Amino acid sequence: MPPMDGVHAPTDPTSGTHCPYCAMQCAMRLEWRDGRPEAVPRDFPTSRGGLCRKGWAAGEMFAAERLTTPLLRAHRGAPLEPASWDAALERIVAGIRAARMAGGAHAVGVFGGGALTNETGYALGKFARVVLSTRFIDYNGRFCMASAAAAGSRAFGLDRGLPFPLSDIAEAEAILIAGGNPAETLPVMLQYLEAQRAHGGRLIVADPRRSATAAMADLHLQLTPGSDAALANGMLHVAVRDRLLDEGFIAARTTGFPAVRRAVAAWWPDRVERATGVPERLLVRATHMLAEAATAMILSGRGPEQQANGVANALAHINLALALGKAGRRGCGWGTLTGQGNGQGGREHGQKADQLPGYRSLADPAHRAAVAAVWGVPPESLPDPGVSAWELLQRCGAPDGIRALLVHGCNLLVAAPDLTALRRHLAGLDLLVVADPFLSETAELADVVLPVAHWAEEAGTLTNLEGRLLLRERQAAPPPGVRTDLEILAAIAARLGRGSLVPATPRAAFEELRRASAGGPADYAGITWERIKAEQGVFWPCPAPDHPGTPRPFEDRFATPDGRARFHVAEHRPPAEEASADYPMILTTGRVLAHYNSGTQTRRTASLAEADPAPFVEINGQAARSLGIAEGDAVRLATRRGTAVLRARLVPTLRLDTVFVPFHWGGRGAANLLTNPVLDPVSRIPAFKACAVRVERVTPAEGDDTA
Ligand SMILES: Nc1nc2c(c(=O)[nH]1)N[C@H]1C(S)=C(S)[C@@H](COP(=O)(O)OP(=O)(O)OC[C@H]3O[C@@H](n4cnc5c(=O)[nH]c(N)nc54)[C@H](O)[C@@H]3O)O[C@H]1N2
Ligand SMILES: Nc1nc2c(c(=O)[nH]1)N[C@H]1C(S)=C(S)[C@@H](COP(=O)(O)OP(=O)(O)OC[C@H]3O[C@@H](n4cnc5c(=O)[nH]c(N)nc54)[C@H](O)[C@@H]3O)O[C@H]1N2
Ligand code: SF4
Ligand SMILES: [Mo]
Repeated sequence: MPPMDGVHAPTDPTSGTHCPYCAMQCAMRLEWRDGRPEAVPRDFPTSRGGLCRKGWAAGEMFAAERLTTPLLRAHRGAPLEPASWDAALERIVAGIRAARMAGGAHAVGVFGGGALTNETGYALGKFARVVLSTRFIDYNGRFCMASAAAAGSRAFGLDRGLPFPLSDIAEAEAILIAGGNPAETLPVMLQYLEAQRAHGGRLIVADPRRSATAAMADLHLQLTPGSDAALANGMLHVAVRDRLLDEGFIAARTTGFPAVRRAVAAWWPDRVERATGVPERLLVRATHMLAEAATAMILSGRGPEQQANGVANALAHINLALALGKAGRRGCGWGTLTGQGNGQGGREHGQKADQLPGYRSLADPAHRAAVAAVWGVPPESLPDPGVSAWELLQRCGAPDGIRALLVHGCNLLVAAPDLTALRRHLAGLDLLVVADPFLSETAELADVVLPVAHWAEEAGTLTNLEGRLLLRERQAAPPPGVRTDLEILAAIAARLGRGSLVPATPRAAFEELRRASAGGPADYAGITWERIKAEQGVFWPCPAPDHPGTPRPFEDRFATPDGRARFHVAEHRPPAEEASADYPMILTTGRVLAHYNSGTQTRRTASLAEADPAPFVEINGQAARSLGIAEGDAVRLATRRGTAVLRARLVPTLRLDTVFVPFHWGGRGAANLLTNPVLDPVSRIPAFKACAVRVERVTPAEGDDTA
């Protein structure tokens, strides 16, 4: 890497930041050696000095090709060309005005992301509601945490991803990880699983693949994609049959068990085996392992959640945890492994279609009044709830739909489902604006591209997977020509005559967020940047400056009105698409260690790009041979949405009927050319984790055009 040009001079040498990537938010600072930034781990209670490969490589991001000037397209079909900020902002404001003239306030849409800090996410939600007055804002968390969030809110009255610090994991005698692969996705968390194992703890993993995490487990339940509710209902059936329930806990701390007990009566083990492929013997062992442990946890990943039945899948696991009395006390609980750096904070303060800051609801008159008072606007001026991410994208370019869309923090053209349909929707817009540090696939399609400061160039707070707020301090000045998201929102608001409504600095945004969240379920009122720094993070809810924060919100009572957790009947539904003659296998998608999400950042990081340079599909070796596919062959995957061409990797770790594609690339090898945009009825999450697929070798005569 060449020396940097000096604009990235280090600032305060005592200041610290956290990794740009996942929800572990490992603590680091940047040290400049020979003019080049290097990530150096710092002590912190969550990461305890750990970094994974991506974290170590974070400094390399400075050498990646950045956007340093706004880009404008003179007209559709014309190339993107450098432009002044003035011209770019003028074009945006003219586009917003034109859209509003044509279709009213709701003709403008906003799309956010869980990589944004609390301050930026909060400001984006406020910007949509009071500057643009549009209903239509949603964010990429809808592709991510929405099912777990809905299930947690329903069952416990509060969506706090993990209702305990990570260090509690070491105290659990047994853990079931349902469709999560932390060995690759939260690698620094492994130290807690290792400590748990060192204390004699047991680990069960439910995953269609023998993932790196499943390979560590005592028991691997290799279920068919989309069958999690059947598996969890089957485990509860066995628990009832074998008298493993915690009747005292059920009576004292829950409601609604009788209906669930009746519903799981029909999930006898051989029916579970047919629905999931998991043999009765393993089902029974897993249930006894969890039930007979004095303490146990169920940790949920995106496997069960990114499904057309995602909420029911999560609720089925929650039912199991509750019925076994493994919740609401030390060393126990159901929790979801939040993914994005600010995946937790990003879902609390108003980027979500139906949400106001502090995890308040836009549909609740008292909540509207509380937030409107802080914002100094009449409650009736706040728009009604909008629609979920995919539904918002479907409205783009539709008659009476959205005409102008502003995107901050999502690479839609890689991350959203059914990319062919998405491209059509976006093409129907009059104005697409993308603010990003890099020229992502989505930015390439935009009418206006705005260069944004990246994670080390802007201060702000994030809320990690434990519900702990942490502070990133600025490590470097942004390159000349680059602005922060907040500065951009403030500049657009000013040109629309509403400049006073957007806090211009992260400090100001946080102070306002504290007040706007006060009294809400995710109450940040007592948290300051100074406290976060002094106390190495503060857990919400924290309603007052002298409140210690809440690492374990459910220890005494759950957050429901009566303090009891709620059981919900969780019906198994097979995936919306099942294998058929034309599409005989099941495709599931996910992640690899070296790349992060849409790959915008990691594909531009030399050492990470080298580790996994191109998209691929994992196929069981035996299944591949029967299809005439050898290691490294180009294969075509076809679903009802489209086709993708990728390299085959033959593995012994997959079920015969399932293939796995990581989604980190765009172009011809993009997993999301294939995925099914069918939505869960409650969370509106797309079914990224299961659809029917045909797998064929690309013959030499057809030419090899893998990405
Ligand atoms: N290296 C890396 N780390 C990341 C990310 C990244 O992109 N790269 N992204 C971050 C983000 S945003 C997120 S949300 C998290 C996601 O973290 P994880 O949930 O751990 O990641 P995934 O790979 O999406 O899915 C986990 C597992 O679900 C399995 N699975 C697929 N279908 C099913 C099913 O039907 N049932 C069950 N039980 N399992 C199934 C897959 O085989 C996979 O091993 O990771 C975060 N950390
Ligand atoms: N098939 C399939 N698809 C999936 C998934 C899957 O498992 N399978 N997982 C889904 C999940 S869980 C997620 S979270 C999404 C993630 O996918 P995306 O939403 O695309 O998330 P990222 O790639 O993390 O970041 C998006 C963009 O934000 C930019 N960015 C980073 N920081 C900032 C910032 O501070 N400001 C601005 N303006 N931009 C910034 C990055 O450069 C990048 O271009 O993908 C979803 N899509
Ligand atoms: S575990 Fe996550 S936060 Fe920690 S270094 Fe790796 S990617 Fe970064
Ligand atoms: Mo995610």
